[in-house]
Amino acid sequence: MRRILVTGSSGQIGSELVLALREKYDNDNVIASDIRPPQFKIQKRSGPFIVMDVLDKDSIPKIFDEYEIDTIFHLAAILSAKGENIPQTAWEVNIHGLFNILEFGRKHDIERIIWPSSIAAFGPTSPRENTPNDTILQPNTIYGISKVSGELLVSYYFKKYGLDARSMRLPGIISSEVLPGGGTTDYAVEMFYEAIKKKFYTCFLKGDTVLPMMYMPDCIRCMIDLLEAEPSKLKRHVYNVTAMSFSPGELAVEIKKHIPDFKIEYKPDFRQEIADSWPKTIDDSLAREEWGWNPSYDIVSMTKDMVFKLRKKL
Ligand code: AKB
Repeated sequence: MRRILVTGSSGQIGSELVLALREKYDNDNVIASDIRPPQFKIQKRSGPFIVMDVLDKDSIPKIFDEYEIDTIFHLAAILSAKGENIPQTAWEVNIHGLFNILEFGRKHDIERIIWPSSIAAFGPTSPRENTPNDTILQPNTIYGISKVSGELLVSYYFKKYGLDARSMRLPGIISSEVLPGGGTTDYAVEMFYEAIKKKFYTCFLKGDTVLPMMYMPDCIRCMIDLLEAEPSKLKRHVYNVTAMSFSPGELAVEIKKHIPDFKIEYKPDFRQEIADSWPKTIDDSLAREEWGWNPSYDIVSMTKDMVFKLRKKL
């Protein structure tokens, strides 16, 4: 049975990942950690939570001594839009945080580390349609630059120290439980909340801005499947993954099928430039071939489930 540490456990992905991991590996074997308290009461009650700052490299070994962890999901990060407002802090958290975790992993023989990269690793010079796994990576956001550097670091730690760190380039993640924060793809989740609460949404991207997306249940499965993939099957450390691609206009049409009087307006801000530098569609065939990645949700089934869950919640 694995003993897993999750950093950034109070964020959008961490909040749901911790619960899924506890179901699979038992409550006491999954240690949630963040600088913020858990947003889910059920997460707090179901297993250990510790306050930990990934920049405080002395606190990480103490956790090892207490919990004897062998696996880490390192999720603590500052996302693309917030990163542009505080680039120095974004670099510090995203790169020094990852570096501290990799160093800790190397020194304590951690068996496996999962660290999400992002479609933000691509930039304006990458192909925008069906973007391949191995292509030009010249992002122009600090978040993207930290993701490319992180991908290189992860591969370096494997080559130099044999540390088994694995990564997937996540697209925008849509979820109904905990709000995302500071991302460019956050508009999609916001649109659902506003459609249900006010039947009106002002979108910060243009209506025809197509971006790759994934629904949370697929994201959780993606992370756990990559964790458990046989090392002999993997020919690389970083994989493209995607589930669907759509624009705000297309999502609004889909939401209107459930909320007919929903209305949307578009007021693009600085996040438009970030979105314009990212791929529209992603080629994730290597993840499918090497470790069986296969998402379940498309825009139709995801929208239906989101509207159902948010109507219940709100
Ligand atoms: C963001 O929008 O910054 C993130 C991402 C695509 O990595 N959701």
